[in-house]
Amino acid sequence: MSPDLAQLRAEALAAIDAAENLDALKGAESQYLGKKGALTALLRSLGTLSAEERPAFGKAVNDAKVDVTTRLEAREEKLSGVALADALEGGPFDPTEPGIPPLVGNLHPITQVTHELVDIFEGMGFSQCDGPEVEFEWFNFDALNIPASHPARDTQDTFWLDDGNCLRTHTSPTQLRAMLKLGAPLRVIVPGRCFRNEAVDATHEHTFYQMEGLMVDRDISVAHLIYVMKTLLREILGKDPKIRLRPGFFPFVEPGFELDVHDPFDSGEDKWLEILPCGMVHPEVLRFGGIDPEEWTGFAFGLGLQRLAMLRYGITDIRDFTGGDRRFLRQFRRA
Ligand code: FA5
Repeated sequence: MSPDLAQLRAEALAAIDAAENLDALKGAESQYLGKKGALTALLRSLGTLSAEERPAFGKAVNDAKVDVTTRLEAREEKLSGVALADALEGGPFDPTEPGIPPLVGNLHPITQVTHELVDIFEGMGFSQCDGPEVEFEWFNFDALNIPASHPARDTQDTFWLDDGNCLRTHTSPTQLRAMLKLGAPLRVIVPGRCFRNEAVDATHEHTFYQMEGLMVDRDISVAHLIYVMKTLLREILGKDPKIRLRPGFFPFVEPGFELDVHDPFDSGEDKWLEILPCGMVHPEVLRFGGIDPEEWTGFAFGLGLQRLAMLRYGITDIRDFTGGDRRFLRQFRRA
């Protein structure tokens, strides 16, 4: 290699290495390999050489060109990576910077409340059961002591299906399914989705969640019902609840109650809040469930899960639960 060519090659490689960005690299490329570049000019000058000199010099220039091109490509790859990282990071790439945390989801507040309730009841020996959302009329109404002519059917506007079945209007039909399957004694809870053909407003949804509870054993009385309800509320509220039972009418319990709690979330107001309907299982319902009411008694309750979550978190519109607004849902993220 002639001294001129060797020097030109070294200069070109040094210029490439010194290029700090893609623009500078382009400049170096055109300086040496462009139409009017120094290496290109040397290649062009081959024609002026004698036939003996030409092959060796041509090979030397070509080798130098390959070296420069290879170095150029490597540098371009490196600088492109830096440019991409700069673009992504909005500044020079710092590999020691902590990464961008991934967007982690969280359980829906109703799911969280359900898990909590299931934990509390499992601690009291209840097991969790499930039932179908499309229910037979018999389970949803008749076996719960609500025959077709009964006015109580009107209070639960029902989505009827063409085949005569319905979307369950409450989780109570699972009381019957549990009794028929498990027999007495039993302790079950049934969290699940219910449906009513109701006008939707801030406190009513057409699709909502309840949790049914049923305990059947010997000599079960209202005292057991109160004990279990108070234990539940103590766990949820984190304090000893002041409760009262008012008469409530449901054909499948006798007596039936509305259970109210006094100022459950410490607002300082002297007011009672209706929390859950409950009562002693009607003997007729036990009979439908294949259980002898002379030998066994029981209590049942039906907790509205959205209503409970609304009270607990101060949510004023039930539609927020299904609105899909991530800002609402992300408030329930737990560390
Ligand atoms: C019942 O559904 C009875 N099955 C409860 C029951 C079970 C009583 C066992 C006695 C023994 P009710 O229709 O009141 O009762 O509904 C119970 C709870 O479900 C209500 O307190 C409320 O919290 C919730 N709920 C009822 N309708 C809706 C609705 N449209 N939107 C949201 N929550 C509702």
